[in-house]
Amino acid sequence: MRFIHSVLFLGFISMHLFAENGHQLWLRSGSGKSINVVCNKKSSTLNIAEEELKSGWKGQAGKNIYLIIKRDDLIKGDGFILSDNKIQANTDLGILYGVYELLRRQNVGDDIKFDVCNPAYEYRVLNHWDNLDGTIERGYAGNSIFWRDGEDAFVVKEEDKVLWQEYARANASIGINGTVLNNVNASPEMLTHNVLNRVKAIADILRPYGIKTYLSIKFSSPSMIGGLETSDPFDSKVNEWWNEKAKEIYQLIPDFGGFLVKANSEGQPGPQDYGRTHADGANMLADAVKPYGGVIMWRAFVYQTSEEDRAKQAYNEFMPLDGQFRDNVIIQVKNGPIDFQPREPFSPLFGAMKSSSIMPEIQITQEYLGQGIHLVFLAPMWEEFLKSDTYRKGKGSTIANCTDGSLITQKYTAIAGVSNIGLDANWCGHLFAQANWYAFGRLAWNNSLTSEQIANEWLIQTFKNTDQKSAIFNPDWELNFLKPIKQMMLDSREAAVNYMMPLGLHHIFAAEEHYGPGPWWAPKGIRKDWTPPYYHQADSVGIGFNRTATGSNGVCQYSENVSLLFSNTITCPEMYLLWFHHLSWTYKMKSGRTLWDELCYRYDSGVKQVRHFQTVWDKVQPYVDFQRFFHVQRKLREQSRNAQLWKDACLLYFQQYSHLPIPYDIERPVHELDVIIKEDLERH
Ligand code: GCV
Repeated sequence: MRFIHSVLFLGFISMHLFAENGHQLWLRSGSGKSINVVCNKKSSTLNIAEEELKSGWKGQAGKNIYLIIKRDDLIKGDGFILSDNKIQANTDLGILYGVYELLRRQNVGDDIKFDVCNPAYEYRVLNHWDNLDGTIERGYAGNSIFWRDGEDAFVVKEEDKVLWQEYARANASIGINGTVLNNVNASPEMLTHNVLNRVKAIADILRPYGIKTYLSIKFSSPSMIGGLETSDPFDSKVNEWWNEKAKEIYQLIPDFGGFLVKANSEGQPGPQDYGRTHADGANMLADAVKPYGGVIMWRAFVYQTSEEDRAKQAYNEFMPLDGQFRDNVIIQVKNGPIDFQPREPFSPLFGAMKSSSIMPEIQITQEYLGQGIHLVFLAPMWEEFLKSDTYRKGKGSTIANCTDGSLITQKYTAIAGVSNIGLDANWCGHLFAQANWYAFGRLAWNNSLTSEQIANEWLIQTFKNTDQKSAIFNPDWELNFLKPIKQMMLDSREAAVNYMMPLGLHHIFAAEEHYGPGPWWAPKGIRKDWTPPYYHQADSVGIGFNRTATGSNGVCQYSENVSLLFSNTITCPEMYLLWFHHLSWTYKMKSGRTLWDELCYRYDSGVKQVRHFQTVWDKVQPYVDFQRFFHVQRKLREQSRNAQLWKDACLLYFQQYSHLPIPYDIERPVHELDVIIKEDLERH
């Protein structure tokens, strides 16, 4: 009997130890070692800080740690000073961030010594593209954690609160301090009574963790839900409506962050509908939230007013308005000039607008990078972007410097990431997509971190010591797990670029879901700049979009050095070659190969890389709990099949124009182009 009991007990323990659905993210419980926390103030945020420290402490047992709120000129905003036995900050939130940093260092094994840690950006904001009915635009991890359809849509349940609190904690642990709760393609209903009450309930939970709530608004709300005849920003009744709406919101949520606006973009209404400018629209809203300290994040993702090269349109519309925006307007600019492609050069707006606050918008959800299926660690892409040199003030004018206030003074500094979070147990659909959420927060706090550091931190916190099969029992964990998996993460973005759209190719996706390959996709009646042939321009001569002076002249929007660099095929980085140039199939690449051959090798190497990732992952099975292991293994298998399809589809399609053989040392396509296209057209 006793024996049976022990077996059952052991069975239970191992089930428990190995049941890993990834819900805990990178936040795993501590060692249970005691610690004395001494704090000179009380608040809900400080309580959290104290609790976190007590439960996560991995240092010397019985140690005294002092949490001290005391002004110091070295500390900026919610920054802090860390030392061996003390965290000092100007604000309660600074203390909480200091605690998370201390625990992170303990987990990762980094030194805990005197260090002044200040945030790179003041506003570090997640943008949820969540709809009121619970669906998420470009979401791949289930429905919204904030909104649902049905009779209980506005009931705040206990489980909602638990989830929102977990969400807040995860964000605070990586320094995120703002969240936009709904899609930029906003419903006007967002500003109605029931919805605002739910926003208040969410805000109340997020507040102690230092996270402010924001809403995306529909510009035409005054006429759609306010009973007004117009939403013209020059109409006094419209102004009054927004002022009253702001008042109502701030009465419910005194620390409400402000509004995010997508206007006159992809069919959304905006001030141009009334003959007004983006500045007119943004300023009206800015005036409404100004008395309460709110900001307006006004998106520059626009391309609907002219026939110009889409990549040029945001710059053309916004540059003339520089200097016309109120000081509480921040212009939110996507990292690249088109739309979150696997690789884009930086948007020429960065560093160019001198009298406006500009914030980068990057996409954490993998709309164009394999969605919930592909393992693609995005930090290398963001690092590449942040380190891009705009040359606006000479060499070294990186995007990071131009946007964080260190080179160009801005009233506000901010960065936004389009969230990849949903109701899935592991939050992000793909376990490794959690690393992208993590990376966004870490880079928003410190925009000079390397992808390698971020991957290292995430892997250790997510996988080390999480079950009996891992580090404690495997002294070789670092060699056998950390090293190869980190390398896989670091290579994963380049692999995706290779099998999807190498050498500067862009937007050659199937239809509007942006998942598979579709360089042929061009249904009649659809906007040209939504179709792949507009972007790849393949013909019998060659391939690529000519954005030099002999083409759309997109290069002229960059500063002189950059423009010269991109204009010349010799100096243009090969990764952007076909973004800026239309080149013949036999153009000689730096490798000595023809462009066609190089394209073939790139596609092939992308496939090989993913096949290699499968081996790398299979080898670490002894170090990972079964649930997470099989989850990733299955996803990698699908990614491999997809990569093969991308390669075959693109090479066979482009071969119709190049009329050249696929180099014979490359594995032959295994799909038929006509079948791929037929199936694709049937699906769409
Ligand atoms: C929210 C792309 C996406 C859209 C998205 C849009 C935007 O076009 O495909 O789903 O809309 O960008 O950023 O506004």
